[in-house]
Amino acid sequence: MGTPDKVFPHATGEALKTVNKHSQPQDLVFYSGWFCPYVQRTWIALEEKGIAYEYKEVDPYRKEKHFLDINPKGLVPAVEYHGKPLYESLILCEFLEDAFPSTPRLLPADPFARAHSRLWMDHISKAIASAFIRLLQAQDPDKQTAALQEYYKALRILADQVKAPYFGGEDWGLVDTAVAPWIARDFVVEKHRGFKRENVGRNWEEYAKRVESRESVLRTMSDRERVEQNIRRYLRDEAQSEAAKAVRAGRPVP
Ligand SMILES: N[C@@H](CCC(=O)N[C@@H](CS)C(=O)NCC(=O)O)C(=O)O
Repeated sequence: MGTPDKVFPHATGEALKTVNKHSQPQDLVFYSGWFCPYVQRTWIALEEKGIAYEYKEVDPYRKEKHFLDINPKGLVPAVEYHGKPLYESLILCEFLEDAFPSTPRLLPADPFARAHSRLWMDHISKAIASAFIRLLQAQDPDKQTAALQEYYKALRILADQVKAPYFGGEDWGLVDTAVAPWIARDFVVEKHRGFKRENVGRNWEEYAKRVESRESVLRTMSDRERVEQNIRRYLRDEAQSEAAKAVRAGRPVP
């Protein structure tokens, strides 16, 4: 094992343009790591809802005190709203939904449909995101084959629930927001692990294309080469992130 790549210090491409539009002080401060799929969820929700926010880049691996004061777990994303801190990507997405009710809604109004959305967001975090990390971590061919099958299985379970064009039908919602960052990064497992969207199913292939070309997803994505460079730490079995350690140990991702 060599020296792990350092995290590139800032967003690039379309994401950098978005960062530059959000440099002014606002009531809502968004603590981000440009490379992080969990961050991208909250970022997509901010963009979809057109909320005014100030973007601040943080390197969560440095665990600096000022950031630990905001999120004691030391993970991005985090938010300060009128000086009060909150963290956890999906909790932040739901907070934005509650705190900005006059902006486009990302959860359905019906209580059953809201709970149904939460069920599938949970599946994305617990099954899809961890299977993605395991697939990247798998070094020997047998383990890669098994991890790829596990990733397909987790995606197919969600794919079966998708009503086109988006998860809940006509409107973009929080389930789409929750899974979009993994769809936007699947080019890395396609290149390095033989993943193919068509093997999940035809409907997934079409859904994934719609999701990755959504404006809010494009506006929050850095250049692919930078994204891949960051993920390369997992491909070389060197990732020291809390999520990587948890998946390696068979614990749920933090
Ligand atoms: N469950 C958290 C996960 C966030 C997370 O794992 N963020 C990573 C970057 S992608 C991080 O801050 N890692 C720092 C570390 O592992 O020390 C969420 O949904 O917000």
